[in-house]
Amino acid sequence: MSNLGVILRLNIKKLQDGLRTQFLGRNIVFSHAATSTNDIARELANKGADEGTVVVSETQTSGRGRLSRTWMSPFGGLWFSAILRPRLKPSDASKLTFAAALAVAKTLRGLYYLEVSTKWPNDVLVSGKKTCGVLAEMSASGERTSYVVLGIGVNANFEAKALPEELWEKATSLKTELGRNINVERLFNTLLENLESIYLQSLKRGFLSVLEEWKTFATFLRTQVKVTDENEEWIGVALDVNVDGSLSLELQDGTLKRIFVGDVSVLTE
Ligand code: BT5
Repeated sequence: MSNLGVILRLNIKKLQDGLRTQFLGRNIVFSHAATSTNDIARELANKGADEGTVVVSETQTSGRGRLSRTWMSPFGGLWFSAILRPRLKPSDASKLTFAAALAVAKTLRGLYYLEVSTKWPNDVLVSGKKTCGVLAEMSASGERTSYVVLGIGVNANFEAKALPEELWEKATSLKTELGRNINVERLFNTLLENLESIYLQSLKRGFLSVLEEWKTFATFLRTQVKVTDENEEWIGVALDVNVDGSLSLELQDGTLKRIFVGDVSVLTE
């Protein structure tokens, strides 16, 4: 087993004492090799786990992205999922993706002074390359959200080259960008504190206040982008992200298009 795994495990145990949160991470469920922390968190949430329960794993054997895509989760990364029980309409629950991405962006900038940006809908980039992805999944009954599982993956203490070659152009890690290992415990701790405070802000003051702050990191806005979904592809200027979480694109013929699901790549001339 890698040393990093051992360090992460020990630190996570110690971490709970020093964590300055009200509820997030008060209960931490640790695993060496989960299938997916989102799956474990959903099982726990279905059994009634408290809001704030966090599942952390040193590696994931079936880490997932959106649309069942594979999320590479080697040792050294920070892979975790938080159970939240917000009083939100089910249609609003996915907006917590922006809260999580903002928390990661603020944390990475604050701790490491890196060039951090957010990219619609769920990416956090360092020097223009994906370093973190967020996967929000929810369960609802009728018009009530019973829980949201917020899965966050940060490429921390492994070299970007540990990822498959096809990702090298668009993905990086903190270790590669900083040229050193980071203190994963501190990252986790600070990230949970920021996430809790942004989550509470979003419930108290509304999603718009979170979105406005998220946009301050969104350097892809007002640039030429390509947006793809499973069937189509559009090229245009990314104008704005709306309060419903959709992306407004000005297409090359001047028409406006609202996109609800997709992937953005920034086009460089
Ligand atoms: C995401 O999906 O970016 C969401 C990733 C969420 C991961 C966390 S880890 C804890 C929790 N447990 C889980 O099982 N998931 C969550 P999406 O936007 O669909 O991006 C997926 C795409 O990113 C893949 O198709 C690859 O192209 C790329 N990718 C895969 N692994 C990556 C990595 N480690 N770093 C950067 N890019 C990656």
